[in-house]
Amino acid sequence: ELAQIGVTGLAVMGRNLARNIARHGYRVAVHNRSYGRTESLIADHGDEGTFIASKETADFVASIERPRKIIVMVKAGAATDAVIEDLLPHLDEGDIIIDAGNAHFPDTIRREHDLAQKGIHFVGMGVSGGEEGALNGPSIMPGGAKESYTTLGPILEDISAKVDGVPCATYVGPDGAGHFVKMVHNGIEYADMQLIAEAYDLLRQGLGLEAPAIGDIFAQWNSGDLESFLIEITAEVLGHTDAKTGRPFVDIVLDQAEQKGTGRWTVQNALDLGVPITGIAEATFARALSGSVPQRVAAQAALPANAGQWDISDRDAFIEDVRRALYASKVVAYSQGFDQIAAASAEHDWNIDRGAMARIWRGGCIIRAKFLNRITEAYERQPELPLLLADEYFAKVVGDGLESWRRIVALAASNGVPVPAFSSSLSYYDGVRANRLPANLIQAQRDFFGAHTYHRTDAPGVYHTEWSGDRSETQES
Ligand code: NBP
Repeated sequence: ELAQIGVTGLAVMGRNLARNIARHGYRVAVHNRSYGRTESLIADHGDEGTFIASKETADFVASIERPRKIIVMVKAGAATDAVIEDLLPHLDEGDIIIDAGNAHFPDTIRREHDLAQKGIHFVGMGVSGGEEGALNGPSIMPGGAKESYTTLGPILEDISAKVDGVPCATYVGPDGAGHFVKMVHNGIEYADMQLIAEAYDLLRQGLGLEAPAIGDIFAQWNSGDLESFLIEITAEVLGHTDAKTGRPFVDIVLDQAEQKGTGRWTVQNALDLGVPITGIAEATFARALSGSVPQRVAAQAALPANAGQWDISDRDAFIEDVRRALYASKVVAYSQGFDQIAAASAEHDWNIDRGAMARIWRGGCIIRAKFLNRITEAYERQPELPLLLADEYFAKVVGDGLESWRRIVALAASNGVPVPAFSSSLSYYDGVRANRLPANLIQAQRDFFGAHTYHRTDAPGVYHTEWSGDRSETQES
């Protein structure tokens, strides 16, 4: 009997995805460039379901029923193009190639357009949840031609994570939409992690608490509005003791954060679109700052703090302030990420349903969180919601936490604790809600040095002032 679906690329992610599919009762064809990985999958897990292993690409393709569905799970970039080239001569019109790697979405747009010319459907599919998710149920964000989802969708929904019985997989939109949404997911993940790290730092410096005590606070927070995978693992990590030294594990970890690039892609794209995603950008830059060793060494030697001393009389009130500041900043980061999705969706005609994205992020992925239900509800109330932050629910919870948020950012500033994500989120909040911003002055300056023109508040039209002449105003045609 032919396989119902194939997986090529059997490193940790592909292997686990193939096992997940087989465990759900599907016949899975498996293939890898070097046959060793295929053999070891069959040797270690061949009894978990029906695997059809092939050494050669031609045999692999021939072992799958038509229209063929072939998941490619290899290193993103040149490897993906190499695998597509390798598959192509063996494929027929209507076959579907699914790229489940972490491709950059412009590559996905290019591949989809090239393959569409050849009658092959190309599905760029974001998969989140790491090794664990791939095996036990990831969050799945497939893009590409909608018709490919008719045959592919049921399998993806089967193998995805479920929350309240609802699959964490849905069709996202044409060509690069799936990989785009996965990219923004990762950007939001950067912001979430940075915000948690800032909260940890405030509790550490403000209250002088040791890591395990802070872990207990996070564990408590995990039973409220903040309930999420990242808060849960933070509590666990903070409670962990280093076996070598007997000290809290986080205390012996070097404070230089690394990155693989999805945060950078998200920020680069936001700059192209002109969408302020300050939370994600600050989180990405905070990682860069932590790794700027020569600058940090120079600064530590030269720069005074001139900061106040922490003196917190009401410990519980401070903890609650930090919690509320964290939640409010988190809402801002998500609101900004969803703005970016909306802008890209409009730019590329993707027609992405933002509420559905929040729904499929509730399980399986790294940013899975209870509060994503609230986001889905907000977009159900108003599908074209212009600003998530301004939704009635979020406006209320953020408003309720506003005093706490302002206190925390002010305290951090006066005591010399860096909170780039907390403070930039608060500035964004105040900026976006401001009745009048100082952008009037920017426009006047631009007109002064570059004759860039301006609009008036009291009349329509485009104006320029003769700054180097008699300062008379002319209306441009
Ligand atoms: P890797 O990213 O380490 O890639 C290894 C696989 O790529 C192997 O199967 C390897 O074959 C194959 N490969 C390479 Br490298 N060059 C190739 C080529 N020119 N032709 C054919 N095959 C080639 O694997 P991974 O860590 O399992 O990740 C797979 C994908 O999933 C990546 O795109 C990654 O970014 C993504 N990922 C996602 C998550 C997540 O949470 N969603 C986590 C980790 C990874 P070989 O065995 O013959 O060398």
